[in-house]
Amino acid sequence: MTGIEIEVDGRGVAVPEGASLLAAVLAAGIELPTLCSDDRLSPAGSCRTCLVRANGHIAAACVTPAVSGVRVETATDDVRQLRRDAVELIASALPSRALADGNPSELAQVCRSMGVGPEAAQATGGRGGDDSHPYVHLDRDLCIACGRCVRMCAEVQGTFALTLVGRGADTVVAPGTGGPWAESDCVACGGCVDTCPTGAITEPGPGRGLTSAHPPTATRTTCGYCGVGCALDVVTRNGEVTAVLPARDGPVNQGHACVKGRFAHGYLTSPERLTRPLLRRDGRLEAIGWDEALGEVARGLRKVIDTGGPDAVAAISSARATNEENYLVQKFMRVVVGTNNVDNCSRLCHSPSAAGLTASFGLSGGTDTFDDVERSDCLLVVGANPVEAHPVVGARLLRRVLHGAKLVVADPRAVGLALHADVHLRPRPGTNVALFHGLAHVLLAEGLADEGFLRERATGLPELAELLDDYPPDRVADLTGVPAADLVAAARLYGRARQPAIVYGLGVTEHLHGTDGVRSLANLAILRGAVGTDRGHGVNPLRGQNNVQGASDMGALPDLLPGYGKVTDPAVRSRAEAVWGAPVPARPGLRIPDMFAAARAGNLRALWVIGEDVCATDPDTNQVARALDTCPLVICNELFLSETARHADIVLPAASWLEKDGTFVNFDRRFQRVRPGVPPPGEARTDFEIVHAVATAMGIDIGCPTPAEALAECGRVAPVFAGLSHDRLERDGAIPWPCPDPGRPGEAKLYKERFATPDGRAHLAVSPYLPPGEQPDDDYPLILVTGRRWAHYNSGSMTRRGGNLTLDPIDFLDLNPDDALRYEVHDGLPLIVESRHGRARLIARVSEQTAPGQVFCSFHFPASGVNRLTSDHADTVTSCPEYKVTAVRVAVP
Ligand SMILES: Nc1nc2c(c(=O)[nH]1)N[C@H]1C(S)=C(S)[C@@H](COP(=O)(O)OP(=O)(O)OC[C@H]3O[C@@H](n4cnc5c(=O)[nH]c(N)nc54)[C@H](O)[C@@H]3O)O[C@H]1N2
Ligand SMILES: Nc1nc2c(c(=O)[nH]1)N[C@H]1C(S)=C(S)[C@@H](COP(=O)(O)OP(=O)(O)OC[C@H]3O[C@@H](n4cnc5c(=O)[nH]c(N)nc54)[C@H](O)[C@@H]3O)O[C@H]1N2
Ligand code: SF4
Ligand code: FES
Ligand SMILES: [Mo]
Repeated sequence: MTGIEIEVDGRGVAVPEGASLLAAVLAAGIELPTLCSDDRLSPAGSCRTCLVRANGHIAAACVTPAVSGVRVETATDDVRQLRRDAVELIASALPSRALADGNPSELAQVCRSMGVGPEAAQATGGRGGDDSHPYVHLDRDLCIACGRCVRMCAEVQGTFALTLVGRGADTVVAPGTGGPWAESDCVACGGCVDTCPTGAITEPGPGRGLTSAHPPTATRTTCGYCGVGCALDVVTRNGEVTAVLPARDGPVNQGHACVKGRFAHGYLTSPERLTRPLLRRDGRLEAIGWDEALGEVARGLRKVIDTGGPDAVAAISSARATNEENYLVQKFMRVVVGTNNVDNCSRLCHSPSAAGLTASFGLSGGTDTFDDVERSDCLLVVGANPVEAHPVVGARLLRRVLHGAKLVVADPRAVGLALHADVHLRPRPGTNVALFHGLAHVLLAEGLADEGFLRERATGLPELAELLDDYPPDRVADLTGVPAADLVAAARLYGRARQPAIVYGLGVTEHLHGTDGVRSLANLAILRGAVGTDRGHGVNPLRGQNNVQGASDMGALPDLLPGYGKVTDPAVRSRAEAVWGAPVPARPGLRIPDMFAAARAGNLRALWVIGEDVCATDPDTNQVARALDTCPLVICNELFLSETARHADIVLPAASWLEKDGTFVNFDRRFQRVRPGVPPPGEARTDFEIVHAVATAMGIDIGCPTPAEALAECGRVAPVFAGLSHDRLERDGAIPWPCPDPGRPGEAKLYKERFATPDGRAHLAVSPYLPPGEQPDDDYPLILVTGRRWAHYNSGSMTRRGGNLTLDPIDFLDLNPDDALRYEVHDGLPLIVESRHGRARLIARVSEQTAPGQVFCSFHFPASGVNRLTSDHADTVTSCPEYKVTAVRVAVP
């Protein structure tokens, strides 16, 4: 091992350059107490708990760098005594409950290990607390001002919400804004709760005092909210979740989490959880038993198949559900029903990424690992708001920027990361393709393209160069509203970086020309030779749902089988047929919007909606509801009586991510295990069990009795997953695909030798800029952009049922101050928002975050009706809705 050799208590040990004496002591297998230190944070060296003697001098091990040849003593009586004195001094300023027997805090444990008992705690307390926040309580009497919470908030989370106030022994943590915690900048990532060594900052309720430092017995699982894929430890008591702790060895989250994964589990015990199947009788949904429900579903499906043919049935599979469940759903549709009518919410989200990245590079996923992206010296973050939508990734990107990486943000809104950007490009919504061409124009014009790479590993340069002649910065400025100088500055940052990386989100995909957007964005990486090489870290979509990558990987798509083989390809079909022992239909099935159109036309006669609230989250929901009401049989697997479930004929109560077994694939293509922490409520069952039971009720054995066997079978259908298994994941943790071989690791960084396109080359795309589908006019003068807010998740069905609702109780429409003036709107005013398709009700919030002429809202409160506003315009290649551009007007009711 290269590094530094030192001696600890007579033992030789080698540590890497830059390591602290503390790290060296631990590497030597020797225990040393610490309090103000946390290996996720920079050292502070303030508590003196870790004193050692180094070459004869007393030093705090956590802040002292190891230098070659140093001799460290940790165990002599005098250094032990010095450490004890330091801890005794800290303890003396605390009330005795800080050290009470059984107190699980790090401080209490350190004191016990040194023989410092509760009697050492001599303060009376009385400094009070702050219990204004649903998830973070402060007890000032227990604060030792170690600053771990402040550093966690600044260094790991990047929110800078906390500070230390007061002097000397009175120093205590406080929100930087001065008022109550609930009104501070805190985004409840739980970092301060997790790092606090004394119990001064805790999660209220049964999880009080639990941290990842000494996690109690827990179930390791993967977060079921967003696609980051945080590893979490679920602590339970008597069959209920007491806390969900971030795993320190989580490959993506590394001991961090966000307000959703860490805290939003209150929905589990909501009295509104569905616990029994429901059947519509005389227009009303009534609770029935499972046998009856399954009989109704089986009879209903059989009747539609017999009278209308298999293609009169369709299913929407859930990107919230596991791989194994998605595999089973698509197998059910293909084998039991005999149709390819199966799709998932990737359609609404990153289907343009799947199509665009496949066309440009060959595979349907991001090109690089996030660990690589994080090493980049220039980040181009486009149409993504990771600070709110992928908080753990947002925090890691921000950390990288604070450590010196350049940052270009392209987003019409002043999103969190934009505040730290070197250049913030604010294109008018829907003008990305022009923007990316403008950047590409500058790369070529200024000689910043990688000619060798273009010659050897790419195609399409002459055609693209000709197109780019039409996109000089001045013209692009007219098309996009981005000043030419900013465009040039951004292109130079990306063009001159050593290893640039592109990260992007729905601001690229959810457009009339979303696939063109993805491909023109990919052009930039190809021009720079920054993909498939060590000269950059590619093009990486921040996939949304916990398992939207997996749902598509498993073939819950109308045109693709597991592993992305085309249903139209006879060789692909026959491989699946050999495994399934049944014919696979050759004709591609219906996409989600086409399912609704077919239902309205009377051609689709049975629709099974599994974990997607289409009446709240699909666009133009008035028309979706009409489709469900026209369709004779609508079956819905749900946790709650969602907007969609209200329109269903049969509702089947489903288990959620904390209640099931399987795997998810996160945004950088890693398979990770999902394990049940608690049983589902009442008679609710997992989607896996439900699909099985329906197949059995229809008289067909669908195979795959367990999730592990389902993934194993998938590997036989799809060679890219052949090396994966539950056993292997159990052993190795996260494994990325492609993973064709059980004896080899998965491929984290793609295309090192060749691209996966038929000719092995990256393909530059040559698509002219075309305007968005919706345009403002005199009647509808504002452009509405819709997207995410930090505390809620999609339809909000889970986050509105628990403490997150307290954090964000109101559905706002953000307007620029200019527009507020023009339309005589002020903060807090109830508004009616109207589009050409419908109307919604929201509360005005005036903010510079939104540009003049644009308004922004979320879609997390179905009751507001935001998706009644959005149109049926959709990406011309993949049918991904144009959620990001709707012409609207506002009125005061
Ligand atoms: N808190 C929270 N987190 C979530 C979710 C949630 O609901 N809540 N949902 C999850 C899901 S399913 C997904 S897919 C991801 C989505 O994560 P993101 O893609 O980050 O989400 P959005 O907020 O929808 O859109 C991103 C940004 O695109 C910008 N944008 C709009 N139009 C344009 C344009 O024309 N050009 C450019 N360059 N930018 C534009 C918007 O201003 C917005 O800031 O988040 C996941 N994480
Ligand atoms: N205006 C606008 N609309 C949008 C978007 C936008 O940016 N703007 N974004 C779109 C995007 S990217 C997406 S991904 C969609 C998301 O839209 P949806 O997929 O509809 O949203 P979710 O709230 O994530 O989950 C859907 C339902 O699944 C249930 N559920 C959760 N877990 C499970 C499970 O394990 N099994 C079953 N059976 N049910 C479960 C939940 O209770 C919820 O009702 O929204 C889209 N809608
Ligand atoms: S960042 Fe995403 S995966 Fe991680 S805890 Fe939050 S919602 Fe879960
Ligand atoms: S742990 Fe080293 S000084 Fe606090
Ligand atoms: Mo999504």
